[in-house]
Amino acid sequence: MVTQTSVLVGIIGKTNVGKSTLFSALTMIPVKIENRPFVTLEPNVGIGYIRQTCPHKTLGLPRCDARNSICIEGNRFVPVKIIDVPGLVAGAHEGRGLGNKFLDSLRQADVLIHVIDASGSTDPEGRPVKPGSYDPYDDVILIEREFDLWLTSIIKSDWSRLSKALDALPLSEAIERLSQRLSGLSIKKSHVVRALEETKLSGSKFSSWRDEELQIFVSSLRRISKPTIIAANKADIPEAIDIIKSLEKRLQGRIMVPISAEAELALRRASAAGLIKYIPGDRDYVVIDRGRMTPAQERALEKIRSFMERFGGTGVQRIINTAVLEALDMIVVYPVEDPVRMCDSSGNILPDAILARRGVTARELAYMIHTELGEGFLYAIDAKTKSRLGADHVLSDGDIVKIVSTRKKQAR
Ligand SMILES: Nc1nc2c(ncn2[C@@H]2O[C@H](COP(=O)(O)OP(=O)(O)O)[C@@H](O)[C@H]2O)c(=O)[nH]1
Ligand SMILES: [Mg+2]
Repeated sequence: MVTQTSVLVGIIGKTNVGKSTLFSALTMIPVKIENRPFVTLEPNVGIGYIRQTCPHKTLGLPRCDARNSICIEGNRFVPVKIIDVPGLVAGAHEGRGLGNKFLDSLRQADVLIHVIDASGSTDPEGRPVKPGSYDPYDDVILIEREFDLWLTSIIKSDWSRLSKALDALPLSEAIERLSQRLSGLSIKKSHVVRALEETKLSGSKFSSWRDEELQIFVSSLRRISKPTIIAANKADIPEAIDIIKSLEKRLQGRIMVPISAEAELALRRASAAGLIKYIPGDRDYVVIDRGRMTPAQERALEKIRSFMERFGGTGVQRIINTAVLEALDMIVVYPVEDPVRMCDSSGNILPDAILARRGVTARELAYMIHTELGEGFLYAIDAKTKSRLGADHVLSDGDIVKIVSTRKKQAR
């Protein structure tokens, strides 16, 4: 079995917007849900899934034997790690609320889902208020600013010394050094290069940057290294409709998905209890055991159905798919041993699904599976077309690939 390279998705937002509900829905791990600030005292980490059509279905194969992922009726669910971060408040970078503690838990995140209460029923401090009485636009701006200030404070702590050291190096080595310094924040060399380009700061001496330049650079680095999409939660509350419309106008260029975390959680629970048939991400559900439902349950599910009709589902599967496949720009590829039967050496059909960044080459995939497989790389075979692929061939989403390598026999 090929293990997944772990992608870490961070769920952020102020208190009471529905982060823990979303986390529970995505991971189906019941966590404490209460209408009070700071219930989530320790960051929660769980496993959620990206949904894709399984190639066994596309190819008309009777079945597959998913191993590192799950196949439910022709839908492949590929795991990612999810972290639920306690409510972020203004002033967190200075230690307000739970302060730096939870910002620290975001260091390793690759992409962020910023949950807002799109019904406008949560005030800036996370207290419940009348729906429609608070404009969540401010939260979007505030939280990202908080993140920038925190990141700036980390970089600033040794900037005067570091910047002088960077100036003494040729640019490429300086970039390398700066990336190393930031690697604990899951910031990579390519991110630093792009941020320097975007801010047009690469020509100037690092030590000449004032606070202003440093902040512009950090802000750009944050957007590049931790892309953030917005989950407009509580979209099931009627007041949310107008607020979402108005947010769409003001947040042009940003990715926002209306969701109802509560509806998704109810569906997953009803499905686990055998009351309905619902596969996460479906646009609708089917009642299978009406007899075991209370009238209240039936009414609640009917309400969810009318919401789903309006939005094409609950949006929860869409938000995690969008975060990983769009915002992080990743694809799913399927390595196999036998390109004719599309199976591994034990005969398992399409056992592994691997998340890789878009643009990944055949040789890079080999390295992701096993270093030796990469080192001895000869060529790859596209199992669908049976054509040979060279080392630098760029793979596409849904590709099924056999790697031919000199080192494979030695590895066994
Ligand atoms: N109507 C509605 N309420 C929700 C939704 N998601 C969460 N809530 C409610 O919002 C409150 C706060 O949820 P919680 O997940 O604890 O928020 P957190 O503090 O951000 O983790 C709870 O009362 C939830 O039941 C949703 O999609 N729709
Ligand atoms: Mg919570």
